[in-house]
Amino acid sequence: MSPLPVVVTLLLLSPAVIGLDVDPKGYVTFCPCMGRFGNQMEQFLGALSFAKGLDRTLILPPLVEYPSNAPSAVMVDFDFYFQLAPLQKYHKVITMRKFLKEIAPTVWPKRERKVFCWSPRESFFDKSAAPGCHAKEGNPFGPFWDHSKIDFVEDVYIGHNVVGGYDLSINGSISSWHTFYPASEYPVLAFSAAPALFPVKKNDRVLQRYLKWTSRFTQKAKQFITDELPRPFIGIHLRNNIDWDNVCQNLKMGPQKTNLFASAQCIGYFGEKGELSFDMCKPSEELVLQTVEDKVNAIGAKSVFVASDKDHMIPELTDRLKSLGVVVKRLDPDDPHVSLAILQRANHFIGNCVSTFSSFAIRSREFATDSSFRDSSFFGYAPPSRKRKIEL
Ligand code: GFB
Repeated sequence: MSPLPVVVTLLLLSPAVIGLDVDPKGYVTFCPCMGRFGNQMEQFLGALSFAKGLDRTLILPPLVEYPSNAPSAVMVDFDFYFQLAPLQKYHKVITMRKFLKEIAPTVWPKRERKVFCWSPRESFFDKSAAPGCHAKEGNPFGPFWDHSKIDFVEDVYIGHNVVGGYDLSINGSISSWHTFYPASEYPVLAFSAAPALFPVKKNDRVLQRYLKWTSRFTQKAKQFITDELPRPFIGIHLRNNIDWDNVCQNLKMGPQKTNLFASAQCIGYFGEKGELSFDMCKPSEELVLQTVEDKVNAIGAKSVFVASDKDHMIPELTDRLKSLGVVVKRLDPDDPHVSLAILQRANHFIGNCVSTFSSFAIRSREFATDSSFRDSSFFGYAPPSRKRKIEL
């Protein structure tokens, strides 16, 4: 076959010809490689804001799961969890799967796939390898890109080029990204880690309102509430698996102003709303029981829903609340995402200041369309205004 028909065929198959909208402003994608669901969602909101700031389409990465029975990370399509339409109200998004099938063959061919990282680093496994991004080294990095059959031909180090890094609110940041990485030359900015700060920036928390569960989660949550949780009900999150002991360990020495994971949601980003205490990170059994009992009395709750990664304290809570005629329920078998969808619909939610799993629930309530689900509090923490009232 002469080369001409090949060119003609390629042209005919190009996205513009087959009616797909290619974004001339370019694309952004990344590996949500840090932490589990809560951590990934904190950074997702920052990445969404970053893509919006650069006016590039965000390629929605699969989320990274760590099932206990799997030898390495497992990828789950973003749109398995969340609806696309609400996100599209905020900004241009496309799933990784759709992008690779329909846009990448012409816009991001295999020979042009570059990966972006902050600066070169040594390989963890091959000391003779030259410093680089090593974007596919280790778990979940390798499995994440392999899942989408993506390999990179070149590393790009952004560290010294762009003003303000991923924080586009810094003066001159957006223009420096456009100057150094124009879409004409770099149609896809594929980052080895999220182009976002951790935890989520204060101004990006509001983007939570565009994250709406797909019906597979919403329906299960609604059904469980109808069947098992007479209203008003309180939802609580008990983060008490053994990995959490290490997180809270340092707080045994005394309260601190320094933030830990999601604690800015309680003490503020600069400790302006208090100090972080051990009780806020790992509330004692008595603190949990007393806090829940007080809230049950305050709102006249008829039931309590418990989400936990380990000990749901069902016997203890049931015993404590039995004289009030309150039922205490959990999901069995457990499901973290359905749990979050239930917590989102509780009449009141009591969360853990430090946990990003809790912070997901807190944000989804704070920015809920239905204002009756906005009331939340935390174990071991009273906001300054309430504390003052109690002291007076
Ligand atoms: O979501 P996540 O980043 O929150 O990670 P933290 C905790 C994971 O534990 C969740 C499970 O994604 C769930 O898989 N989990 C936590 C739960 N709470 C519940 C629950 O109520 N029900 C169910 N079914 N599962 C941080 C990590 O966790 O913990 C950090 O993200 C680090 O990377 C640290 O590992 C120790 O912020 O709570």
